[in-house]
Parts: sequence; C-alpha cells; structure tokens
Amino acid sequence: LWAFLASYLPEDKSTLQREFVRHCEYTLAQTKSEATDFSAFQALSSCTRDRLIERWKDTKLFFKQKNVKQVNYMSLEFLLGRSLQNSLSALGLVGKYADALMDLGFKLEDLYDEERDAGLGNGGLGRLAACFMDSLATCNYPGYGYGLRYKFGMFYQTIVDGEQIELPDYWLNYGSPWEIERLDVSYPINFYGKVVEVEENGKKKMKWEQGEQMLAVAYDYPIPGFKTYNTVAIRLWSSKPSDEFNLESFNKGDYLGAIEDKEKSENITNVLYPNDNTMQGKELRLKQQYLFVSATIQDIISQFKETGKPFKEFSNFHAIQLNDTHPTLGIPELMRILIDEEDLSWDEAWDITQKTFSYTNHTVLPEALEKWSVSMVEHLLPRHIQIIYEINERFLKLVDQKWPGDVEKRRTLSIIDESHGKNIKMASLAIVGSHTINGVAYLHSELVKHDVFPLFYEMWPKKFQNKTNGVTPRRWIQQANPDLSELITRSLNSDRWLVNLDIIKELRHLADNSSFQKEWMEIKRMNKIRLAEYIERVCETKVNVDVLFDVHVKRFHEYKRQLLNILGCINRYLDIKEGKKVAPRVVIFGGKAAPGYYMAKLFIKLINSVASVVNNDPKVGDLLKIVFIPNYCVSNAEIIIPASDISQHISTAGTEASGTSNMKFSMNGGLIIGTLDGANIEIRDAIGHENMYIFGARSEEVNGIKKKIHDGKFTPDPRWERVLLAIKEDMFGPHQQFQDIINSVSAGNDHYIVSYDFASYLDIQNSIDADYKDKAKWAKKSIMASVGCGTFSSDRTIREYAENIWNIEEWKRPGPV
Ligand code: DL6
Repeated sequence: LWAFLASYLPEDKSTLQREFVRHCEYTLAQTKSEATDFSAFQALSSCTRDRLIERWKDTKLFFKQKNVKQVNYMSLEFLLGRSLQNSLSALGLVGKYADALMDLGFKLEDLYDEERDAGLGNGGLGRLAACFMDSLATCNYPGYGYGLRYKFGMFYQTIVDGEQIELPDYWLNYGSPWEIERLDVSYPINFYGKVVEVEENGKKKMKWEQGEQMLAVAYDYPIPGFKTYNTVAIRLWSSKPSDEFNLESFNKGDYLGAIEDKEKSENITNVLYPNDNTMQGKELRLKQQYLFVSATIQDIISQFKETGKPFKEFSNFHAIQLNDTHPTLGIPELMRILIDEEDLSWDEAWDITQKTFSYTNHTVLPEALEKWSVSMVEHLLPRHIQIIYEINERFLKLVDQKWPGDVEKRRTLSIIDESHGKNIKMASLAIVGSHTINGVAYLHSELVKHDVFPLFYEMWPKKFQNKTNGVTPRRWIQQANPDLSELITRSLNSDRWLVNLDIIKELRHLADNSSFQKEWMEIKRMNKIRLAEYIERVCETKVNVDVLFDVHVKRFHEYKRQLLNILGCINRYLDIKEGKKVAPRVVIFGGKAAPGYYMAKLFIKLINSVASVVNNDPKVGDLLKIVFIPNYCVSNAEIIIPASDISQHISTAGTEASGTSNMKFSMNGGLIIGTLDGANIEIRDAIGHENMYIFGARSEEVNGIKKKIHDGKFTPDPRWERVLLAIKEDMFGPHQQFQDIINSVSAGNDHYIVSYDFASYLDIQNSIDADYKDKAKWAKKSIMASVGCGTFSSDRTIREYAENIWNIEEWKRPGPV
C-alpha cells in the first residue's frame, strides 16, 4: 500500500511541460500562446501545488499510522512572503522547471516576480512563525500552524511628500494559488448570548445560550520541508455567515436588514491589525482572537477524537504553542469545551490544559502587553469570563498558600488588574495556564524572569525557559543570495549546510584566503548592484555601488531608534559641509509605521526631509546618499539584506526582545552595528566581538542613565547640540514640523536615551569608516560574521522547542520507492 501511495508525478521535462500546459488550459482556460507572465506564474504555481498536496497527504497519513504527537503552533500572524521559489527549491525542481519553461518561452525568475507577498503579519513575530513552519517541515516534526486568513494583509506603504501613506493590500484579489479551500472543514463560532445553569442527567452544568453564530472555514497552505518528503501545513480560518438563522429577525419582515447583519460576520477576518509591539483594544480584534482560538481548538479536538483515545491522553498527542498572548483565549476555550461539552471535571480539564499549552513572550514593552476589559469579554464571551474568574480564584489560593496574607503579592499576581477599571492581563492568564513560558533571546528571557514577571518566576522557576530565535537559511541565504549559497556549497563540497547550518563554521579557515575573500566580496558587489537597480526603479535615486551600504530596515518604533541613525546622518552631513574627510556611504532606510503611531510617522518624515536636502546638495555628491525604500516587506528584504555592508540594530538596550533581521544580515556577510540588546549579544558571542560594532549603554545601566537625564545631570556631546541646532535652524524645512521629535529627546524626556548613546554611536561609525578602507580586513570580518552564524538557524530553535517544550519527535517519511 505504501509503495502505491508513494508513487509521484514524474519529473522529466516533458511531464513538467505537459502539466504546465494542462493548468494553462484547464485551470486558467487559456491556450499556452495566450499566457502572460502572470498566468504562467499561476499555472506553474498550480503544478507546484499539486506536488505539495501529494506530499502533504502522504505525510499526514504517515503521521497517523505512526500515532505521533504533534505541535499546533497558534499565531495570529504568518508573514510568508512569496512561496513559488521556496516550494520549487524544496521540491528540487528549480533547474528542471527553468529548463522546461525556457522551451515554452518563459524565464523562471520573471515568474517569481509575478507573485504577491502573503503579508499576513506585521514584522518579526509573524516572520518568525513563517521560518518556524519551514523548519518544522524540514526537521520532520509533526505539526500544524494555525492562523487567520486576512483578506487585507499588511498595508502597502507609499511615500508622498516625505510622508507615509497607507494603501490597502488586496492580496486575494489576485487569488492565492497556494491555498486549498476546505469547505468540508468548518466550525460554528458563537458570540454574545448568556449563560444558564441547566441540569443534565442529574448533574448541574453551565450552558452558553447562543447569541450570534458564524462559521470559521479552513484554508490550508502546504509548507514543504527541504531535503525531505515531509510536508506540513498552515491552516488559516476565514469567517463566513452560518446557515443557522434567527427566524424572528427574518419574520419581522426586514429581510435585507437581516441579511446585512449576517454579512457582517464575514468581516471578522477581513483585516490584519497593523500594530507591531502595541495592543489594540477593539472589539473586532477580540472577535478575531476568539474566532481563531475557537476554530483551532475545535479542530484539534476533532483530530484527537479520531484516535479514539480518552481525553486524559490529549497532551500525549497535542502540544499547543501560543505565539505571544494573542491566542491566550485558547486556554479558557479548551476548558469550556472539556467541561461543558465533553463532561470532564474542572480538575481533569485543568490538568489537560496545563499539560498542553506553552507560551512564548515576544516583548517586554508595557504598551504591548495585552489587557482586555472584563466588561468587553463578559459581553462577548459570557462563559469564558466565568472560567477566567475561576482560574484566577483557584490560582490565588495557591498564592495565598505560598505567601499567606500578602495582599500586595496577591494584587500583583492576580489575572485581573483592578487599577483602572477591571482588565484581564492576558500574559498572566497565559503563564498560569501553561506548563512552560519562554523568551526569545538570552537577555530577553532573563528580563522576563526578573523584571517583567518576577513573582511568577518565584512561584514557578522551572516553568521559565529561553529559546533564542532563528531564521531559515533556505530562504535567507539560499534563495535571497544564490551566488553566496553556491560559493558556500562549492567550498564545503556539499550542500548539507542548508539543513545543518553549523557546518558553515568549517569555512573559517578561508577567512584570510585572498582568493576566497575576492570571490566573497565580488558576490557582495553583485548584490549591491541588484539593490542599486531596485533603488533606482522604486526611489528614482542613483547610488554608487562602490561605497559602503549602511542599511536600517525594520518596523518604525521609538525604541528601535531610527532617530539615532538619522541624527547621525545629519552629523555626517555637517562634517562634510565643514570639509571633514568621511568614507563615502549610502544610508538605506525602510520600514512601516503603525498608521496611528504619530512619532514613528514623524521619524519617516524627518528621514525623507534630510534625504532630500543631502541628496540634492552638490557639495556632497557620493560622500553621502540617504534613501528610503518604501513598503519594506519579505520580498524586497530578500534583495536588501544580501547587499548590506553594515546594518543597524540599535535599540535601547533591554527593549528589543531578540530581533531576527540581525541574524539574516550577519549570515549574508553584513556586519552589525548594534547595542548589547536582544540576540545581538549572542551573535557577538558566536562570531566574535571584533566582527561587530558594539556601542551604547548596557541594559543594566539604562535606568540609571534615564534618571540622570531626567534629573538634568547629563550633559550631551557637543555634536548632539550641533545636530539639534541644524534642525531648529530649518536646515531640513520648517523646524516646527519636527518640534515634537526635538521635545521627545530633550532634557527630562528622552525615554530611549538617544542623547546618551549618541556620542558612542558616532564614534563607532567613525571606526567603521576607517575599517572599510582596508578591504582585506573588511572581507575577513564579513566572512567571519557569516560563518559564525550556524546557531541562528531556525532548525536549531525548533529542535530546542521540540525537545524541551513540546516533547515531540522527528518522523521522517520514507520517500517514493
Ligand atoms: O520574536 C520575534 C520578534 C522579536 O525578534 C522582536 O525583537 C520583537 O519585537 C517581536 N515582538 C513582537 C511583539 N508583538 N506583539 N505583541 O512583535 O518579536
């Protein structure tokens, strides 16, 4: 039976061509000669999808036969980007299709460019989830990703008069060739209504009487592993009106009004909330979260029931990972289903829940820690609020046992915050309901234990772990930087590094080899040419590729301190005007600001205003160019990252949980200028201090410095005053428009200690100028930065989660025979 199941579509050239033409004709209703690059992209994606489906079906069957335990990775964001190149590469079909399509008049690279990004995430957290799925499949772990199928992904950013304008991302208008609509997999989702006590078989129980009902329908996106036949999937839910209807409202005669109400239910999964590291307390967001968790938990339970095992075995078959607190309502939802629908006792249900869930914290910023108002939850989810209260009551009994009579500790630990009205602290609920909590880099995990949740850590020290983030080398080296990938493979005489990134350290001995250095830096130059062409196309600015490329791309946030960089650029500009010698460079910015984040948007405006003055000053020429690349996203990151000489990761120490682009840049031989924050610290340990440009205050110093600034006991460097003066004197347009920026860093404020770190930032930038002149020294650093990054593969991270948190095993499926 296995041999029969594992017979796959052949891969010879004529089969590939025949399949392609068949999809042109029968999927797209076009003749091959009518096909444009876009329809060719669609046809090729459909061919690819067929093969992914074959592999996924067989992987599921294999897991089922082996009775495996799986992880369910719950994330409200999956920032997948494009999939065609990634899938073809995983299937080992890139070369074969390039050849097959060439005969039919198509160039594979052109077809890659036809694909829209699936931008179902804001930034680091969503992209991490996408890397994790790639690693889960590649490392042969059983699992599912669960998320929402937003109709509007992350907004499209344009820059008009130097300001960010947001346009909707109608990504599904072009269809997604990757999704499999599962009309057979849908679950009812209830909102509102009331809870009544009923008696069933002589037993009292709670019944949630339906208010409004809708459906969550599944769409599956297969995710192939690399160098394995294993393929997993991400299941995204889409809201639909349910067939259940309230006869009364139709009977009132308001047929159209009643239909309109039904239609509203479709809106729940319409839009991704575009906030990174801040929470949005809107009811619609809460509805999204609940629809997501309810559909997911129902789906997991339905899969579990297929095993025929009793519920006490649940956690032997399923682990559930909460990607931040956004899916935390999954905890009371599992409790509700187990108690109200499956008739388990509270204690049985709680035991299963705690053994199943684990929670990853991704931020220490207070504005990002989710709190939901009790009254909103009570109205929308009346049964869940009862369960949350009961979880809290039982938990506070444990607190009383540990610290009898300590009211302050009780107040701090309570899941309900009563300081400003009543709010549910979702992180506290997640910690209480999970067996393990982890941070995403060593420093961050320490802060989680000692600064953010110290009392929880005191109660349950063994629950807390660290899992330093990672990124997939398949996308971030092999696909983004094919020439570097080829050089690594050739030098190692093997491509095993793609599934075991540690191996690249074996190239260390070549760091001093001049012909290797030459080849390495030539690849960097080609990548800079590719980026320069992109910049010319989208920004209409020409840049010299033989100068240092200094890149700062990430979401805009005060804590990430793009402000420090642009103020540094102003200082450099003033130096140039004074005739000081500087090494020529291009400073490249990119990133989106949340639409409602005033300061972040003002930073973008300042950057563009400075750019327009500097770039048009004939005295400056190639010594300094500043460009802002609009709409930073996964697909242009793949062009930007391989081209950097240096990249900036300069958050105030203790604020960036990990960062993941720092890993991508370093892997691609871009040197990091950074603070001792997040994963920068571990990158430094891995690649060597001499291969990184570290500056600024350390996390343990930051509070003291803030106080000093606040108390007026800190005198900034004279270069700081000079830069602020240039803005105040209208060098970059009327200064009033930037007054709020000046105020935010002026004495007394400066929460992110920009003024304090400014001097050491400028000094380290000067040493970069000096080092860049020595080509051999630079090439060596670049090589060392890349080959020391083996540990930052998401394969390593996923293995750590699998072994230390999920307790799942690798199950590699045998290939076709
Ligand atoms: O863990 C992924 C990523 C980290 O690399 C970033 O440092 C961190 O800022 C980001 N956190 C969030 C938090 N959002 N919420 N909620 O995006 O996670």
